Amino acid sequence: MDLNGFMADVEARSPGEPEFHQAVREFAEKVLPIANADARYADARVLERMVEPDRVIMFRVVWESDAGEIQVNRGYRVQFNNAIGPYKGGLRFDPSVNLSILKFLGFEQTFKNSLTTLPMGGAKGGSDFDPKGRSDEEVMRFCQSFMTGLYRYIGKDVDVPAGDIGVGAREVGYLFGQFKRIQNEWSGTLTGKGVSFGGSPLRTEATGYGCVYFAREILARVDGGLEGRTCVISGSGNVAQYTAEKLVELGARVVTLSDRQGFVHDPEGVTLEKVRWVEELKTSRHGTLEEYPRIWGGTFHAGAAPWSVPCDVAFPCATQNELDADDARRLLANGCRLVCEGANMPVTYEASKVLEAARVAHAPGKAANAGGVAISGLEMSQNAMRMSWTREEVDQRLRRIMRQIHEHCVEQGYVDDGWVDYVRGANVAGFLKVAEAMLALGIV
Ligand code: NDP
Ligand code: 2IT
Repeated sequence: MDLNGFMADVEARSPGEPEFHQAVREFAEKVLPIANADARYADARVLERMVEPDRVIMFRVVWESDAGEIQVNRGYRVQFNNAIGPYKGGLRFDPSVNLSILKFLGFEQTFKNSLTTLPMGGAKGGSDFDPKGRSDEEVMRFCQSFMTGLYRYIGKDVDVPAGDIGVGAREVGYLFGQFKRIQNEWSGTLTGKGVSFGGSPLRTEATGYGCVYFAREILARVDGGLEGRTCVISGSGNVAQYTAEKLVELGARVVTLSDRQGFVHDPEGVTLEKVRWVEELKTSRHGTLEEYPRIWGGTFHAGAAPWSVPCDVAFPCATQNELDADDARRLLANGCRLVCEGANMPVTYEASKVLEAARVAHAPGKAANAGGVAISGLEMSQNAMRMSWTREEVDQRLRRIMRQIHEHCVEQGYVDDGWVDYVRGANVAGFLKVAEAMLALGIV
């Protein structure tokens, strides 16, 4: 089976899904040599089965705005693969949400979850609902209606949703409240819950912290630590905030953050106090970073991304395809030595080829941002045991998991002493675990 033939089939079966095609191509390119070399995989058509979701659920979500107007949105859950554990993955509320985006996210989630070493399958869901500018009451009514459409398809041993873009602690609280009300059941069916009602310590911080731990492992292998490194971050939501916080704690210099309006350049460096302010701005006031320079100095660049700012390490932490080939060339020209993905598929296919050709370390999201879902997995364990671990215990487990993911990536992605292909490492390691489970489970 060759890549072009395989991709032609995938594209013909799922027309008009460019993000899904991109995610499958990036994966298949690295994995096909392994899948072709082992007759067990080829004969059982493991790769062809992996790119077909187990099922896709779509439903109407109707709710009433504060003004009394009836609103119609669409809800989705893509249950991609449950070979190694119950379906697991976040929910995204954003006007851009469509089937292509959720299929790419569910597909990648399957391999990310397998890399964590915890027993979780892959899924993703969400809605084209835009929480921006909506009151708390509107968000609550939307979440309740969304859950009324979703509840029959999920459960602690079936499918466990969590947050993603536009879905944070507030939304998970409303979703969990409605699930509990309808099912008359308190169970760990959602993760990312508040710590007061069964959430795990450190789940909020886990994706960002884990991403920084992963970057630290990479740098430790080649040329020292994070201390003193200049870091450029995109986004200013959950992942970006805690990536920035951990970097500052470890002595790195964070000089940018961004949102949909543009990016802020703070040459003096973001401090913990500034990160707290950004957190409050984004989670309580739902404001924009345009306010930042008035209070903290630096400059705001409307409508632009931060990749032209010179750095040692770039952390794209906003959304898919936010860093293109020109951006990658700019980063390289300015001496960037590592691109570490906090977001899912933030680097375009062409940009990832630019990084590969330059043999620059490129940590793909399915490895680098796996800390979030890993702590979701630990939240499921704690809920099942009816107990909770301390912040320190969870942090230790997070560090260990990120270190193990790094080891597996090096094992499968080692090229020579000068370069590890982390994209290959993560994809091949993820593939092998899911493929072995699928073979063992027979033709299903
Ligand atoms: P949030 O909603 O908390 O934050 C998203 C941030 O990205 C915001 O600053 C937002 O800007 C910005 N953003 C979103 N869309 C765009 C866009 N089209 N153009 C420019 N900026 C944009 O989401 P998260 O931080 O949770 O998620 C960020 C990324 O990390 C996503 O790719 C997600 O899939 C991934 N991820 C999240 C995990 C988690 O645990 N939350 C785990 C693993 C990966 P604004 O502030 O203006 O809205
Ligand atoms: O992309 C992701 O890994 C997430 N949004 C987190 C999923 C989860 O179940 O915690």
